[in-house]
Amino acid sequence: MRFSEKISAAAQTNNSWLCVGLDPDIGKLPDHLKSDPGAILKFNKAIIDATADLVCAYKPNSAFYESLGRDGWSVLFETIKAVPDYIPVILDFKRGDIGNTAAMYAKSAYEILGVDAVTVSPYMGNDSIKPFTDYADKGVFVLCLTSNPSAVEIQKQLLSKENDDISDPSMVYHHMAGLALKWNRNKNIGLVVGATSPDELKEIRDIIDDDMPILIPGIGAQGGDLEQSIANGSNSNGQMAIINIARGVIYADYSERFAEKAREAAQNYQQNIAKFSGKKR
Ligand code: OMP
Repeated sequence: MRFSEKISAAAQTNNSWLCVGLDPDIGKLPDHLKSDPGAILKFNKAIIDATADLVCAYKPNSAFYESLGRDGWSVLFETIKAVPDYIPVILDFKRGDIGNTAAMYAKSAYEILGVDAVTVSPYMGNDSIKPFTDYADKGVFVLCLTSNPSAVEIQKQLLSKENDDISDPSMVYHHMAGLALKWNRNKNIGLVVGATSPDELKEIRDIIDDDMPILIPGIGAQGGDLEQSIANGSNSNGQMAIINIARGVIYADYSERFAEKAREAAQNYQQNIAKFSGKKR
């Protein structure tokens, strides 16, 4: 099954475009788990069990596993295995490198870890992305306009109009959205656009195909607005705006009731996403 079909099916089954970010930080785990050697995996499994009927996807960010040292890879592997089969896993690792190296990254994500999609950085151009898009059944989320304050330093810079490859208006992120359309020969590319730039999110949605998904981080801890993100980021059917929330769900509570509270937070987001997507339709 292609990634776009898998995420659409999960979104329909769970009536949800919420993607829960699995970014576990040992310092933020509930006290009763902190001293347990298997704490991170137990935490992740409890979050997955508590929220699996409320999401369209999970997104573990590789940094939180790499930073665990030699056990990190196996915790990531077990976390991915704990996600029910019908729910896609998007591995956030923002890779981007020369072709033969990119091919190894793609192999490690898609074949070894077995994830359904990844995030990639487009700075090195299409030959660094193609090894990922060549896996036609897998998804590839290309950074277009990120949620961090310094995104303005590169992604919001104006491009020269002398470059005949670009259309007007021509900020770097417009150009990126146009390139994504061009690179999308296997119809498996999505974009990452932060909720912290709602107007630009609308501009990008207007450039790309209606069925191209946009992964939207930046709601909750980073201050982005949910209703605006859905209004501006979803397609004409109120779909394909994948709302990613990590800290706003997984750290809803620090007591022994953390999973129950994470469920409440996820349910609240899921219901609001459904309400706001319904308004758009
Ligand atoms: P919270 O701010 O805790 O919801 O986490 C956001 C997650 O989305 C983290 O894993 C970030 O690395 C990721 N992210 C952004 O926050 N901003 C971006 O522009 C892109 C991403 C991403 O690619 O997912």
